[in-house]
Amino acid sequence: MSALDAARTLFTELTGRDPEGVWSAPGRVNLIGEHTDYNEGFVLPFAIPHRTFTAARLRDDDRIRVTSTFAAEPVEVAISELDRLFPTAVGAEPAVPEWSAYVLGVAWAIQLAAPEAALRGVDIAIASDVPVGAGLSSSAAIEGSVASALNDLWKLDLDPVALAQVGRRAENEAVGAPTGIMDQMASMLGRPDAATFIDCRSLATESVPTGFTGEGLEVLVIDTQVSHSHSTGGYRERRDACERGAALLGIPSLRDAAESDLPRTAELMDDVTFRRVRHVITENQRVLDTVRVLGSDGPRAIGDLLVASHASMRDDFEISVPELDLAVETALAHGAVGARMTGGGFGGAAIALVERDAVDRMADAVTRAFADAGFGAPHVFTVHPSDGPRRDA
Ligand code: GAF
Repeated sequence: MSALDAARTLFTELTGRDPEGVWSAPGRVNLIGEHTDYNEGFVLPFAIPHRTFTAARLRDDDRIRVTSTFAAEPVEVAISELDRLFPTAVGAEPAVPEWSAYVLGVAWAIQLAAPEAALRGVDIAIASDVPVGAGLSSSAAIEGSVASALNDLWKLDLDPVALAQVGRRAENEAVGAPTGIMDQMASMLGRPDAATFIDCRSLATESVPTGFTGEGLEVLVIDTQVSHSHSTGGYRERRDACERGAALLGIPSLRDAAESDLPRTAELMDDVTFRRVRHVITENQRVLDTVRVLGSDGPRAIGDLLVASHASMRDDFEISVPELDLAVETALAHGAVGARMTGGGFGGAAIALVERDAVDRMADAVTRAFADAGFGAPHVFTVHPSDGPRRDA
């Protein structure tokens, strides 16, 4: 059954009625620009065909009832209770089961963004075909589809950037994950055959044609199946190191530093902090270079930038894992144009830009390399830049 049908069926099981509509939003792959978003820098992600579907209908009271294919039990709260449940204190467990915090967090954040609106209760059922824990932003896809549904049902008329901000607020303050805004923006602003260049300081965006299809290239996703979470540990530490580095440099955020500042940077801080900072400074430059090179020379010319980005994440930011390194090395050894890990790291997926007729060979080679290394089998599939949110029914 498709995820769209699964959401509809689940809705009918929950309520005994048909939904008023079904809305969906995509996951994302980041082409380049990792851990730059919360440093107010640059990113270049694109939305993927995998989507999360929200079937919903207004109720006659003020209760929000949520169910999903990945939950044992529906969760129900009154709209008037949302302010008591959120925000979640830093490091604390969410006041509701974690999966439902993404949904109820969006309901909470969207009513803060539209305080004048008189809101009615709503029933919601969610199903998704975005792989969870793979670094493909399954959480932003939930947030985007729920935000789109509530925006329509509650007649709020918020624009895509405002809805992305709602999603990020839910993720930060309801779920408690200290993430930036890239994933929500990537999901809300997806366009076929284009990546979205985002200035994470101004939130200005530009649609950048990738040219992959015309050039006979495919993006292979190698999901290592090593799962990760951004609510804990390494992600927070990297963020703290970036803030420390910016403070030592005397600038508001690492966005305000350039490669010419690196010699001075090395003198101001310990080696680990310096390498974290160097990753962000050089990665921002690589994003700008990728946008320029895509426009001037096309996608076959961006391979070295992707490879340099991976090396920087592996050696300076230290967020790769052996499975991701092996995926990248194997793809490159078998002729990929470029490859890098994508997303927050500590597990998740790598991407490889490959010739269309080499996709099967490459997937086999990676699967064999994982088996030879004693790693669990990866999940390998292709994606192409796709649409943002939409109403499906
Ligand atoms: C995760 C976060 F959610 C993003 O905000 C971003 O920081 C990314 O990791 C790393 O680039 O996906």
